[in-house]
Amino acid sequence: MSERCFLAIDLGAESGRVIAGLFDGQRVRLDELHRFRNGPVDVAGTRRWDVLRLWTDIQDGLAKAAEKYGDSIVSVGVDTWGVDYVLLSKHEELLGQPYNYRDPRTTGMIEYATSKVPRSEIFAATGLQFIPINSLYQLLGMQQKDPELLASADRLLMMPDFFHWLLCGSRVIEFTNATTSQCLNPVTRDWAVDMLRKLEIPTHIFPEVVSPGTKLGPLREEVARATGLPRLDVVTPATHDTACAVAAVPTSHTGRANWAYISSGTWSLIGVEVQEAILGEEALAQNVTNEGGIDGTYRLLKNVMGLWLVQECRRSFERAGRSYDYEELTRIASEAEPFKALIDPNDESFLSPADMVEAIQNWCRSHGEPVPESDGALVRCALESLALKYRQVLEGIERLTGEKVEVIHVVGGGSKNALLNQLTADACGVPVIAGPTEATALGNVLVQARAAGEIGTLADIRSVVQKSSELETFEPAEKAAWNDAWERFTALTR
Ligand code: LFR
Repeated sequence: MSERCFLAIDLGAESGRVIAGLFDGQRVRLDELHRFRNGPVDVAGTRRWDVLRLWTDIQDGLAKAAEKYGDSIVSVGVDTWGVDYVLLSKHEELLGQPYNYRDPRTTGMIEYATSKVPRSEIFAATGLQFIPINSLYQLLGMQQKDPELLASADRLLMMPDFFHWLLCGSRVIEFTNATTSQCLNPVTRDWAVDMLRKLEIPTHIFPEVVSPGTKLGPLREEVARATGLPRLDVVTPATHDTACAVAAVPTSHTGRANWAYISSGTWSLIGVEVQEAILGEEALAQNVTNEGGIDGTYRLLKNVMGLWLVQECRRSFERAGRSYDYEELTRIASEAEPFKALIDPNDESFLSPADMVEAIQNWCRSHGEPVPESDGALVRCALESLALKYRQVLEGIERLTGEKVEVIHVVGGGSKNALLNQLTADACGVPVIAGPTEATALGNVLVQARAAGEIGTLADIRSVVQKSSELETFEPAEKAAWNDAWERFTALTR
């Protein structure tokens, strides 16, 4: 069979890409056509995304795709990070400059929400972990800060759905990303209307929810003209990047919870895949999340602060005149003394600190830990603490599923970090299989290929990924030192 081309637009917190996925029926290969920068834009004390510049970059990427692959392109689809949304007025005017989830207006909103609707009721209605970034708390922040803006909204679109609207005019929300909002019931697939009403959030703004793989319509005529593409179909992948990444984990154990994944990038999303959402008291107590996946699966997981800690340390070093690339940062960390200082990576003070180095040092000071001073010691502290946090989350999840995790698949850009992979294997005491780094783009492309009738089940998608990727295994070692560190870590994070 000759290769068919599916275009993935994959937007992450640090960069965006337009990627061609070329599928021959057995294997898929990726061709990155255009990469562009992304990042928060600070505007008068608020934190936003520059969505119009992203849109310009996307169109530049599509023009390159038209030139290189033209008529062989079958469809195009967008995935992005979760939780962020865009509001449109009745006349399809973009309302305001969309916010970045690290904007401070969510401060105190979990407490506000749970003072009106009990925590257990919110969890039963949405299955989601309580973290301040969720769309629910962003909407409540907006309701308090700018009620007129919220009142003039006719439609809420999650970030990928907004780009689908720009591409083809659709005004629906795709299921997987909708489940990150904490406004949707992932089991009934309906908006949590009762809860939203109690919180006085307008419910008419939430649109129809569609499944991954839905054909949304042809490219807008003007977009086709501007990019040189034919009026090809816009097809929703799993629009949440983490859903794509987990769909592309190269496991042959689909249907079981004896393997875990870490989708590793700015965030580390760590958990297992389950066939039913887990909504009981213990899940609520552990503050885990049930995000919707493809084919009725759920990702039972927790957000761990992830390589954001390192990215932000890097920015601090740069401000102080010391520039490193990520490989150099990993090298200096591997040369630093092990277990000098430990932190709880999920402490809220690390969510959007003015300066990450200071935030880490302050945390250590206030928790009686030695204060890491050198750049290498700081990065090592972040990486070891992440590995220990992974163990903590997995032990909790094993209690919920009753299944022992026998292997961890690390996918995404962070899987290139060999030091973190080894630390993870050591801390968790199980092998780590690293790769593919491009899991999100692969998942996006293969869900589109499936919508075109070229692949069958989720297990088939994973077998294509297995055949198409080079993987590396890290075996656990160094038990004794890690057991001491684990005791110290559990005492610190109790
Ligand atoms: C990863 C991710 C996570 C989500 C976080 C914020 O890129 O999508 O799954 O919790 O970003 O949206």
